[in-house]
Amino acid sequence: MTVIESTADPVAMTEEQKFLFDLKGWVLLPGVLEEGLLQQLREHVLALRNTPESLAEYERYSVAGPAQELVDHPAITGVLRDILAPDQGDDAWGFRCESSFAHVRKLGEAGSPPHCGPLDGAMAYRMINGRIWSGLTRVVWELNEVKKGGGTPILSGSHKASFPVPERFRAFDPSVYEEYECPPGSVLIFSESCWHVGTEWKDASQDRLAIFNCYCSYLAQWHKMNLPAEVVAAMPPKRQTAFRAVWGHDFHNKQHNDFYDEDNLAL
Ligand SMILES: O=C(O)CCC(=O)C(=O)O
Repeated sequence: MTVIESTADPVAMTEEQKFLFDLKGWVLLPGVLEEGLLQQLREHVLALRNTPESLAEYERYSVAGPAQELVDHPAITGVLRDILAPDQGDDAWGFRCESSFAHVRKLGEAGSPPHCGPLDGAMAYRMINGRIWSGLTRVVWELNEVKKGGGTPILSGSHKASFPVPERFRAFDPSVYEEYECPPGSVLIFSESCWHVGTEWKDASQDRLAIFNCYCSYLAQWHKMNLPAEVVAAMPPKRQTAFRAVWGHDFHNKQHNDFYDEDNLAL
């Protein structure tokens, strides 16, 4: 089993990105993946779809094989620190990855119809003491170019709308859902509290190849991931902490939740 390390340091979120994330509920970081990794990711996503038996069982996941590098890729960890939770000491992330899937979207195929995640409760988007809290955050890695209208357009600002979203905008309307375009290897980070939609793919020259990861803080959970421990065992120690169980402090053992082991694997 080869453990794959990321080498670069996290890229800190800029003030401009914080402003845009709070305003719109999303940011797009164009072309952040290196070509070598990008090619391996495309092959992995295609193998997951077409020939899963060619992969070892513990690699048949969109957080496994080369895709494990995306879990804490330096392009996103600086952002997740600012919109979810800071690191817990030197060796543990403050965020957890708690859902992941890959898509090969072909001409004429669409993803999810318009919907949004939590609008109230622990995971609803809010600002607390000048910090963004994007309780449930989706990170979409676009492995091929996305042209306007493809991808996952977002109803910008709907993560903190004061009025209910009118019925008319609960269907895709390009005049209000903000579309994006980006080169291969870009990443879209958005609050699941925004309305968003997986539009019909209209690019005949290539499929949409994308990996969708979802993050919470180490203190909250929305999705039940059911990830086998063998998948996490193939990761370096700090990356493993992105799959730890959800709790803050254990008084009995005088232990803060800043570690991963097989007994501390999320549900
Ligand atoms: O299929 C898509 O592009 C959108 C996926 C989605 O709805 C989500 O990430 O919550």
